[in-house]
Amino acid sequence: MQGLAMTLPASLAAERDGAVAILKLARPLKRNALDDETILGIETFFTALPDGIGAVVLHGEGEHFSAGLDLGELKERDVTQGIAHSGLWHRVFDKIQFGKVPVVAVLHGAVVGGGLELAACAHVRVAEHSTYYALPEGSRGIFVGGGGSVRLPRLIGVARMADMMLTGRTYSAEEGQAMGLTTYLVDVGKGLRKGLELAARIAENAPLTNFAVMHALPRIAEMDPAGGLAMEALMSSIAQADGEAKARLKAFLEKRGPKATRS
Ligand code: 1HE
Repeated sequence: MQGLAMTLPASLAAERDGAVAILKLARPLKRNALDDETILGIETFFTALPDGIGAVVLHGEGEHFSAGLDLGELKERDVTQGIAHSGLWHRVFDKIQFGKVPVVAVLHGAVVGGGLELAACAHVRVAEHSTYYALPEGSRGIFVGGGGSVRLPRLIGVARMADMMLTGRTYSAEEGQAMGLTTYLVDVGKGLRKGLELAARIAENAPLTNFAVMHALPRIAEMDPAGGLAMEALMSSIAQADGEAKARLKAFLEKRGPKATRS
């Protein structure tokens, strides 16, 4: 592991393992609650990612991934400031979802409120069995503000999200896995290792493939079918024309490339 040359607040820690950058929410005494300084630090991290980084792992220190919005900061805001604050989260979280490289989120313990909104920005999610999901905004008299109403229904559906907010229902790690919120479920203490393994694999992909999965795929999925197919044809021909694709196809045809085997 090496350090990363960037200035982050004490609530975050960053390091590098080869082509993988690791961002840790490091405010365990406050259950990794997300204050403005931390949100701006996340923006700094994703903006300052150096060349040579091909994927990011995001995880949390302590017993919980994140308790969401720092409620201590909330009580001071009026309506106008609230809109600006939500806009700040939207800007920063867009930088995660539509940034330079794919992000693997490793979840454990509470993944609640804004913590779940943050996890929803990642491209791959790994949960340890200790993970649980909640949207306590309902009981606090507020609403999601970090893109949750846009991203979460696409992952779990409007009905489940409404239920979580209206009734305080929580979902377990196993339920989250079954409903597609995560695509990997691992034993307690094994999440980071799994996340690093996945991120290292992602970092080996051709950069244009990762770009297409991050930027083209979710937009195509939202388009009308005819527009989507046209966009897919364009993206696919751009990727194919790249030297990286040609080299990889040649390697396979010369029996040097990896096969698609059962994992
Ligand atoms: C906090 C926060 C927080 C803990 N903001 N300080 N999120 C919530 O409504 C969830 C609120 N938190 C909890 O329900 C619990 O803290 C947990 C289930 C996550 C963890 O419980 P536990 O027993 O391990 O910890 P704790 O004793 O509750 O908290 C430890 C400390 O962290 C304590 O501070 P201390 O100074 O008394 O030690 C807590 O006050 C502090 N803490 N969570 C501030 N969230 C952009 S819109 C997004 C909208 C939302 O995210 S709303 C959901 C907010």
